[in-house]
Amino acid sequence: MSKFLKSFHNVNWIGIRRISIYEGRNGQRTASVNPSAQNDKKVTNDHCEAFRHAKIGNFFQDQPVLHNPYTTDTLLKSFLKKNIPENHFKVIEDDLIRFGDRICTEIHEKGLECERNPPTLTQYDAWGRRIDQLNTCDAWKSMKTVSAEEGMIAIGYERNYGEYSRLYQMAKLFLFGASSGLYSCPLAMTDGAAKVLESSINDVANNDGVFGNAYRRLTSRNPDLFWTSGQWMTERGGGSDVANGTETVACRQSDGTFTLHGYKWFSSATDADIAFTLARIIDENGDIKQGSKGLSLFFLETRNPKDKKLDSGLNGIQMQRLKNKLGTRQLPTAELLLDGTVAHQIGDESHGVRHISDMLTITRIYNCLMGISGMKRLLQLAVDYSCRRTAFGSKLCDNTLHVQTLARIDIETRAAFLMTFEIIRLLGLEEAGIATNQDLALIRILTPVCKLYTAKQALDVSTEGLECFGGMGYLEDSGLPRHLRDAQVLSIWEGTTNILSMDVLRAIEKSDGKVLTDFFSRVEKIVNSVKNSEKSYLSEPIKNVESAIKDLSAFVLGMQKKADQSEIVVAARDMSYSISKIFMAALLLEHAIWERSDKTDIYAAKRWCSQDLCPVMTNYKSGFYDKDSSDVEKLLVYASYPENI
Ligand code: UCC
Repeated sequence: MSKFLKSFHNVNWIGIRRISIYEGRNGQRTASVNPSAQNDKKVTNDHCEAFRHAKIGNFFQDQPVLHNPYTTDTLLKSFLKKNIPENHFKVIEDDLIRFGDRICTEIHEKGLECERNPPTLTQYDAWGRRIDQLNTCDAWKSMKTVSAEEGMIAIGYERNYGEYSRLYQMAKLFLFGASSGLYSCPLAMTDGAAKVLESSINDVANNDGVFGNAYRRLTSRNPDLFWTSGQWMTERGGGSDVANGTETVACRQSDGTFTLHGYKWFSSATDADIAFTLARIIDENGDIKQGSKGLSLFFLETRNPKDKKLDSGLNGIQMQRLKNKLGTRQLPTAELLLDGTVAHQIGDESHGVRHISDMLTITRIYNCLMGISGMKRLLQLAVDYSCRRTAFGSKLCDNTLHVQTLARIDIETRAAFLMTFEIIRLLGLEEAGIATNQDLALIRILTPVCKLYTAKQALDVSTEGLECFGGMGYLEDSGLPRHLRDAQVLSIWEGTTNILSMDVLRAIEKSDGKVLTDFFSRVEKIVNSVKNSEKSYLSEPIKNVESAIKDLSAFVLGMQKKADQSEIVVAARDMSYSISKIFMAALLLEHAIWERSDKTDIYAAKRWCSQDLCPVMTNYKSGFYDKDSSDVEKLLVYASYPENI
């Protein structure tokens, strides 16, 4: 038996003091503490006094404590310091420290309260009137006030910090997200709505119509004025296939407005003040156009106090029921019947999908942000817990295998953080009007890539993170399981993994490959700068990234030459994974050579780069995308449905 295995054999595996009671010949009872230990002590009845609490036990595990999420986040601090000039950084950091304290002392508990008190719907009053009253808890309502006061949306649109405004805003949202009781969801749509208004309406901030009013409210810091927005895209016919699944129609009115008639199947944060939705305009012949090109974008206010048709005061909207969901239970998600909802068309007719894409870009970035916010929060709690929890005679923080697990979670979180914040940095450049064409191309391709990949990471990290608490991670009243439940939606809403993989292909095709060329050239530039820094300890990781870049470009070139494009569709998901893994590798390396980096940054980069960074080539070489493989996969999946093979 090896030395290790021998010592393993001697461990008191239960990890608690075992007490055996022995009965002597004269009836005297003695207790033996840790009978397996060498120096067994025999104790008498008197000694048992020390164990008189044995029935319920007198040990209570310390619970993990949330410390200021900004001051305890070395990566966030260093990233902001690296990317924001000193004069802005100082002001921004002061606000983030203050806000971090507010999260610990006030907001976090309210977030948990939102989970404990999910929304309910009262459809009728006692007398049978349809009232559709959505009941949300005080904590949920207070998140709206907090959001306005803290400028959660405002910071991004005031642009007081120029191209750094988005970094500031999103850093704040990153801290807020995991404690917001899912208020991050309405904020995502609110931000997306402000973006649509800003890009579709000329000088919207000074517009004196409905659009200007809405824009000023969405971006207000005044809780009494602040509005949130919904994004009602999903109908029964399809959450992904919006082009064919949308049945809602829009009837033109003589005053230029429209009334909407249709059924919205998943409407998140239904307590919103306004919403954006898609519908097909009925033309003068009473016809509608099918497909994507028949869809126009509409803006509506959810309440219409002037309309006396409904006792609810809603704008031609009936809430049919609230959805019964796996997670995001804090969030009111409803099925809505729109019947005569007054709405305003926005953007060009029949280009609704293109116009709502502005909103999708923002909500997808929020999705990434909320993924990393959840990952980071669970990690922070797990790290704190490891410094409190004792097992096998020592703290978890002294258990190398446990620390390795936490380090792996940390590296995933870092990689996801750097990719998400790189997109946010580029978004800031775009909005300040100083983005290059390459920056714009990168936003286009990296947004779906980052969304699809970070969603999966968030799920993996949540699973692993809960395990770090042992059984406590499985108990609802610990407040921990919600992390996993809420992470599950990240890969579903705002486009599933496969839909986003197809969006990546769409972006490549629509730009004639430019988005990919720009991606390669940005990554190569980063890798070259890392090379030029002449850090010999990074030579191996650099080699791995270079080889992955070579593989990915060889794969793309190979695919371009094929007449049959079916293989690229089957490879789309792995290609997106490869793009994210390579980009994260480059960003981790870039961060590792920064003048203030330390050995943890270097280790994280090395560790990340040691994996297969280009799974699409690995699988391609194995023939997993060719027709034979696809045929076998169909056989494998549908063995019991022969009629579908
Ligand atoms: O609403 C939902 C829940 C809300 C909760 C919000 C939470 C926020 C997260 C917060 C975190 C806590 S979930 C609903 C989400 N639904 C989706 O994500 C839809 C998924 N499906 C797609 O993404 C599809 O790919 C579609 C709908 C975009 C595809 O539609 P089409 O009609 O087939 O697309 P086309 O015909 O290819 O594109 C139509 C136009 C084209 O431009 P033009 O008209 O100039 O030719 C495209 O280039 O739209 C343009 N386009 C885009 N542009 C399409 N996608 C994009 C894009 N991603 N970016 C820019």
